[in-house]
Amino acid sequence: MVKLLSAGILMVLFSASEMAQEYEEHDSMLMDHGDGHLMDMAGGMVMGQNADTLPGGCDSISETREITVHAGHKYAEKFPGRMFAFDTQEFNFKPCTKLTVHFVNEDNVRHQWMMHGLPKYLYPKGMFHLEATGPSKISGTLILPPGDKTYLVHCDIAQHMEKGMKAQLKVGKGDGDLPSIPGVTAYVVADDYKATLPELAAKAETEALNAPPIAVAAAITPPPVKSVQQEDSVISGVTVIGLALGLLAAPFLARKFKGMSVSEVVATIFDLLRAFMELVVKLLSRLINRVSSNKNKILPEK
Ligand SMILES: [Cu+2]
Repeated sequence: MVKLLSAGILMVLFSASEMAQEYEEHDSMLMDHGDGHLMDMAGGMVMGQNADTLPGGCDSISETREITVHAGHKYAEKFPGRMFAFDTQEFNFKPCTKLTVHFVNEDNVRHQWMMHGLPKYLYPKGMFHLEATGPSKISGTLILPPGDKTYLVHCDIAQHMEKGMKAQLKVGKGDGDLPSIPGVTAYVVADDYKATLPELAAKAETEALNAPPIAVAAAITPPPVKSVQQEDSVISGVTVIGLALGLLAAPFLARKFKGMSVSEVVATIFDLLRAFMELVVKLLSRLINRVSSNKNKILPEK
């Protein structure tokens, strides 16, 4: 019985590890749509496939190379602030290389390995493009042009490049570096991770301890101080109006309250307040009536 159980556990473990490594292979299911465009119904696509036409300026294929590029969230972990990445950020090939790219998408979303700037007479829209809905693998072949040039390789799914899925491919010596290649070139918009929250809090605390007592409150809680000031100004405005009303009403109230007990005074004040509220409500309802009756006049008659 124990043997049977352990055999069962082993089988489960084995199949689980098999499942973990399983990628859908698109290569055998692709349909050729012509012009180097291949695709299948499972989300795999190749565009700009060219395994045999030499680009102008290439007398022959200089080298035949094969690379495997992995794409996924986990490759972005070493780049702070990025979400997606290829496992390689820079590629180098001789001019006129026949290059086969095996693209392995390890995420459960769609990713691309899209190369730009190729000669348009040979590659539609100047692109060579592998696309896979993962986790899956897709392969494509192209022949690189002659000359020293740096080509952009990226994933064109919205925000995937901005979030790190960007690389450069240099043919020959290339012609410079592209910006914002994770780990290779500086970001155009750099994230600042130097000032982390705990450090800021510690800094504020030290400043508070070293500062004189009044400055401490300001250093620790600048936003509340600001809002208190705002409230102050509002209150002072209301207070001024209240004071003015009070001053105007004082002689009248003084006469009215003469000879009353405290409870009578309170009752009178409530009466006055109620009368005032009723007046306000009456005025408001009259105003609303007038507005709505005007509206009725404006509306066309049925
Ligand atoms: Cu992507």
